[in-house]
Amino acid sequence: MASTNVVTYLTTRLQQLGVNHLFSVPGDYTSDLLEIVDTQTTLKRIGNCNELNAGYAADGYARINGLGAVAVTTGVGSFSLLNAIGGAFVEDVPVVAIIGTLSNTKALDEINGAELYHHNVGSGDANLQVYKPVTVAFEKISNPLTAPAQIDQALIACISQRKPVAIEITEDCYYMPCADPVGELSPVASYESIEILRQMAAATSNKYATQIVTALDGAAQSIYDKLCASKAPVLWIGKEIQTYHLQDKFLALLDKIKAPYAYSLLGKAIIPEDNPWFIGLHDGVFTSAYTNQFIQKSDCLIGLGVWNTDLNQFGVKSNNLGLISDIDVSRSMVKAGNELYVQVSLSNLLDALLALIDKNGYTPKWSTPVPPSAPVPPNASDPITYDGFYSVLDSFITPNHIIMADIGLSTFGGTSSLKITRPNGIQAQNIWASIGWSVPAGLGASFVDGTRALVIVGDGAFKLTCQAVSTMVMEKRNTVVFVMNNKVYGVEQMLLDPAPYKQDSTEPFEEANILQEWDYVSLMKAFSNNSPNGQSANVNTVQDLHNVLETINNNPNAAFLVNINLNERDYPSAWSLFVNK
Ligand SMILES: Cc1ncc(C[n+]2csc(CCOP(=O)(O)OP(=O)(O)O)c2C)c(N)n1
Ligand SMILES: [Mg+2]
Repeated sequence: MASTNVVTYLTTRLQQLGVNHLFSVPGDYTSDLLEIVDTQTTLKRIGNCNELNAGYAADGYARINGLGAVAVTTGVGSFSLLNAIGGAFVEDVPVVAIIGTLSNTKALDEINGAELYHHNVGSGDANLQVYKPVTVAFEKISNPLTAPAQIDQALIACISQRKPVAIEITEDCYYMPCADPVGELSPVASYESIEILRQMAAATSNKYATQIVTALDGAAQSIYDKLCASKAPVLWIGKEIQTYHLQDKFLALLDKIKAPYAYSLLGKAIIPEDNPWFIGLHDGVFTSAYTNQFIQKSDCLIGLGVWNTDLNQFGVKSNNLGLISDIDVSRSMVKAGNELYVQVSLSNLLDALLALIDKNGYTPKWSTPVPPSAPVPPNASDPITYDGFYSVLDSFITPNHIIMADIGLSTFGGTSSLKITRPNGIQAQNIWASIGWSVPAGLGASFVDGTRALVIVGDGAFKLTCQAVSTMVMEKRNTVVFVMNNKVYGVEQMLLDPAPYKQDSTEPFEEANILQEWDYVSLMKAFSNNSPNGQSANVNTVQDLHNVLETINNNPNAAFLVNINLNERDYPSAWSLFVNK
C-alpha cells in the first residue's frame, strides 16, 4: 500500500522542484496540512504574521530559487494572499498558492442544509472565481484518487508558464492515501523545437510550422540588415532575458556585435553590471547624461525582451504607442518599423541572428565605452541624503548580497544607480508595484543559501508589511532592512505636484502624503522582544552609515532594521529633471 498521502504527494513534488521552504499562516482549514508538513516531511514551514507577507515571501524566494510555495486557509487567508499572487502573475514569478478549504461533507452541508461555515462565502467556488485571473491553473482537490494528476497538472503549468497556480485542497483529503509520485516533473516547452518545425515545414508544408519558421527567418534577416546598415546600434535589455534564462545567448550576441547596452526598468542586473559594454539605465527622464550620449547617437535602438510598460519611458511622451524602440523583440513578437512578426520567441530569434552573423559576418561599429567617472563620495560629517546613502552602499555591496528594492522615490536614481555584479543581484516588483513587497520578499530571498538580503524600502511602504521583520528574527535570518525615512509618501507627492521639492521651497506637502513618524530602534526591540538577533540603528550622517555597515558586517547572523533619517524634501538627484520640468 502506498505510504503517500495527498499532502506528502504535493510536498514531494515541490521538493523535487527545489522548493524546501513553505511560507504559511495556520487556519482551521489548513492546520492538518501544516501538521503533516511538520511531522511527515522535510519541507521547512515558515510561519508569517499575515498572508500577504507569506505570499510576498514566497514570491521573493521564487525569484531567486526558481519556484516558491505558500499555504493559507480559505477566504480570510486566500483573499489576503491575492495581492501577492496578482503581482507574481503580472511579473512572471512561479508561486504555488495552496489553499486549505472546507471538507466535502461540510461543503454538502452548506449546499443542502444551508449551514454557513466561517471564512466561507457560501458559493463553493469563491477561490476559483477570485484566483482565476491571476493563475495559469487552478485545481480543487477533493478526491485522493485524482489528486496526483491534478497536482502534477498544476505544477507543470506553473513551471512551464512561470506564473502562479492555485491548488485548493479540501481538509478531509490531507491524510488520505494516494499514489506515490512517479518520476519527476519537467516544463513543457512553449514552442516545438525550431529544428523540428523546419523539418515539418520542409517535408510536409505544415502551415503552422511554415508560419513560425517564415516569421523567425524574416525577423532575423530584417534585424540583421538593420544592424548592418546602422552606424551606431545600441541594445536595450529587458526582463525576458532573465525569465527565459537567455543571458548566455545575449552575451554571445554582444560579443559579436560589440555595442553598448542599456537596461530597462525591469531588466536591472540580469547581466552583471561590470560588463565593459554596460551603459546604465535607459528610462525617460531618468536616463543619465552619460547613458544619453549613446542613446542620442544611436540610429538603431534594439529592445531585447523589454516589456512595453508605462514606467519604461518615465516622463516622456511618445507618439509611437506600442513601439518603444526602433526594434522590439518581446512577448513572442518582433516589431521593426512597420514590420510585425508573430510567434517569434526571443530565444529562437537570438539563435537565428547569431547564425546569420556567423554566416555573413558583421563589422562592429563602436569602440568600448569609457566608463563615467565615479561620483565624489560624500563627506563623513554630511547629513545623510539619498545620494549619499546610495554612494556609500554602492561600495559596500558584494556578490554575496542580494538587493530587494521597494517602489518609491528611491527606485530611480537610487537603487538604479547601484552597480550590481551578481547576476540578478537586485529584485524589485517594478510593474505590479505594490508597496511593502520588499520586506517579506527579503525574508523569502534570505532562505536561498549564501545570500544576505539587503532590503531598501520607503517609510510608507514599510508600514504595510513591517511585521516580516519579526519573522526574520524568529527564523534567525540576517536580512538587513534600510528604511528610507523621509516622513512622506514622497513619490506620490512628486507625481501630484513636485513644488515642495523645488529648491528652497516652503510649499507644504499634501496632507494625504504625510506620515506618522515611527521610532525604528524601539520597533525592532518590540518585534524581537529584545533578542540579540534583532539589531537596529539610526543613521543621521554619512559617518553613522559607515559605522552601521561595519556593524552589519561584524554581525553576520543578526537581522537589522536601519532608520535612514532623511530630510523630507530630499530626493535622489536623478529626479532633478522631473522636479524642475
Ligand atoms: C499596496 C499599494 N498601495 C498604494 C500604492 C500607491 N503608492 C505608490 S508609491 C507610494 C508611496 C511610497 O512611499 P514611501 O514608501 O514612503 O516611499 P517614498 O516615495 O517616500 O520614497 C504609494 C502610496 C501602491 N503602489 N501599492
Ligand atoms: Mg517615504
